[in-house]
Amino acid sequence: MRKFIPGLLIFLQFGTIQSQVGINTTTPSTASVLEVSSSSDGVNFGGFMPPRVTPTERDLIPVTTSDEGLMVYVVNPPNSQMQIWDGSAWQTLFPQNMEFSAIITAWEVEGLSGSGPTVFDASTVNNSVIVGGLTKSPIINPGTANNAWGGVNWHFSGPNLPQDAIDAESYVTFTITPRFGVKVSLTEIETYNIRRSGTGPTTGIWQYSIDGTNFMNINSTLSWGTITDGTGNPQPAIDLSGISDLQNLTSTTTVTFRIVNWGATAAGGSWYINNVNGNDLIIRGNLSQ
Ligand SMILES: [Ca+2]
Repeated sequence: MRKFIPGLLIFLQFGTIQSQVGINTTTPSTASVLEVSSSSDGVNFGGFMPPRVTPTERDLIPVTTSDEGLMVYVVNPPNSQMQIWDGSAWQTLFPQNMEFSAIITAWEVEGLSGSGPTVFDASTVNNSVIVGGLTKSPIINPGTANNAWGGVNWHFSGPNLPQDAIDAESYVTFTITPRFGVKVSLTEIETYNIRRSGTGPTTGIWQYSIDGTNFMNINSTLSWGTITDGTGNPQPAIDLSGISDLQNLTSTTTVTFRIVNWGATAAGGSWYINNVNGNDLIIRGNLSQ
């Protein structure tokens, strides 16, 4: 039995064993129960529109374990996603395995003694990346602070700052390399806290490199603050999402971050990434395949 409704261009075919429904086609595939054709006349074309919901509306769908396979398009710009219910959670189909604002890597300085090791491995590393630990340049000597990472012997001053401080290797570094098959877009360095002594470096700048040689400034120079006890100086978050070099990174690129410091007034002046509640240096980003 066949029904053809010209106005809706819906074609129904019911067989004794199986049935097919065609939309815009009178010959739906026998392998399908529903075939949606883009065009009925080869002139006018359209697409298939899945149910579109906001995240709030999606959560109002009364899904149970037996609803495995249910699909919706979640409208949530710029993070809209095609999602499927797997019986216990909504999983993203597109962008494929996208994860937004994930913690890419993080360091926890609580528990460090004597200003921490020269190379301080990250406390948290996302499975999508390889991270080279926070590293003090050779000129930086250990400090005495506990629950903090950094040291003493920072560059004093110069007529061509920060280049003089860079030439003197008055910096700390770390690296992030995406694993094969993953795209990483770095989005933010979360708020952090800098502790310095009265003769420690007053000023610094964040930089990045995607070739390990040529570094670009991230924002302008930062004043580390005047608080010299363990309370430290809160620093604002740094937005990385507008830096095109740091978006859609693949395994062929290692990003090197560098904090360059200067303005110390004594060799014993200290500078540390300071302990706060929770992780003390956090890099966030978006992940996809
Ligand atoms: Ca902490």
